[in-house]
Amino acid sequence: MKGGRAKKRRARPESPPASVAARARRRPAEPGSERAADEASPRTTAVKSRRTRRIGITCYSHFGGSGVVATELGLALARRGFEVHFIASRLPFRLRRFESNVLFHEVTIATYPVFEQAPYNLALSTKMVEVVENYGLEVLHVHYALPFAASAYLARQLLLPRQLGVVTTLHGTDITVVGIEPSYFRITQFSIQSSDRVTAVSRFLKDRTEETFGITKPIDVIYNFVDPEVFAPRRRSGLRLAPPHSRVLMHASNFRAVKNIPTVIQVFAEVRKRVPVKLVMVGDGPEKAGAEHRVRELGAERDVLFLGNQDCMEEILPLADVFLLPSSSESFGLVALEAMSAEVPVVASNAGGLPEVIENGVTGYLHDSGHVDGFVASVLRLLGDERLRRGMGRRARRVARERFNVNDMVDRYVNVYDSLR
Ligand code: GMT
Repeated sequence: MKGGRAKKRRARPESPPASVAARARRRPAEPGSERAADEASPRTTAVKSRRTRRIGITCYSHFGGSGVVATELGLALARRGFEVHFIASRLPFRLRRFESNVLFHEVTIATYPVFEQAPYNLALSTKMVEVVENYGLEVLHVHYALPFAASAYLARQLLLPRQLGVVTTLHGTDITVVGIEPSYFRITQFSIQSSDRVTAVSRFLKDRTEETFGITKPIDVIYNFVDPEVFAPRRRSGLRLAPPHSRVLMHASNFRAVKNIPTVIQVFAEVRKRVPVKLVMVGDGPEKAGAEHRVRELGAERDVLFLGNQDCMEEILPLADVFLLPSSSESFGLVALEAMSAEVPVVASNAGGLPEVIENGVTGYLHDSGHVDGFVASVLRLLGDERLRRGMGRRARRVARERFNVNDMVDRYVNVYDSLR
């Protein structure tokens, strides 16, 4: 590390010349420096991964897939010996296990009457700089482009000539919904293009980012992942959401417009006419009140359970017979993968990245997001044929375990970090 403040700090050993993006390599290493020694020695992944590595992760802490991915990635890295620093507005909700090498740094925002809105992204940049300097971080990995990639860019500029790698993972609506707003388009484009490495959670999202923002930097697709030991088929027979004769249709989301909540209710209403079924709705968001209202209009209150936000999805998802996700846009659909891992077949829309996760007719069924009859037919088919449902569930779990395994995806993220050295 070259920053003056970093040199003065002696309390903890500094890591080897860090986080070095291509731009850093252009500067020759000082003879006798750690970096020169590092560059002279043969580089193998094994050697690199044995070193203590220090990484900062920024994500949204409230309920949502990007925060889940960021947190599970951080925990997995910590188990591999990384020192992981979460830098966020509050403790990420999935950070519920203690690992001694996981630290949390809360971004505090000073308010002042002059501010119309307190500038969180600036407070975040400042906190990033502070943590990088105090702990010798090599890489900042931000999840969700807006505003985190811009905050990381600013932090990196503030830290110059110290070198810091910035990795941005694109998750979905940062590209498809909010990043394309005229108020944010240019800063989103600039901060993606300025990141050292960019990853996207599906091929769909990579293509959409390139098309929409004209990004020329290579974007690696690293799929979201699941731990099949955690999301496993039903274990506790005592836990039920419906009486034995009734089936459970489940939906979980942040209840935003893209989740197509009215279709969930409509599909349930049609299915209910033919088989005894309970609808279990997990999560909260702007569309929830409307959904509750519609359920009351249908007189179906006794058959619908709105659980609100829940922390332990691994206990709830296995209780479903079918999981329903008719989103109008979905870059990946992490919750669908978690359901699959729990051996629950998914009926979903063929939007966005969902066809990369769910194979139509093999691990679930896919329909156009507005095709209510299609969703109804597929749900009825699964609920009416236990052999089909169980077979599909087993295949779904196998795909989750084999194609979306946490260990493989964490390997791929580690390769991204290694490429910055
Ligand atoms: O935009 C959202 O819906 C929130 C966002 C999040 O932070 O949870 O979800 C996106 O990221 C998830 C994790 O990568 C994906 O599984 C979701 O598909 C994606 N949501 C959308 O594309 C709508």
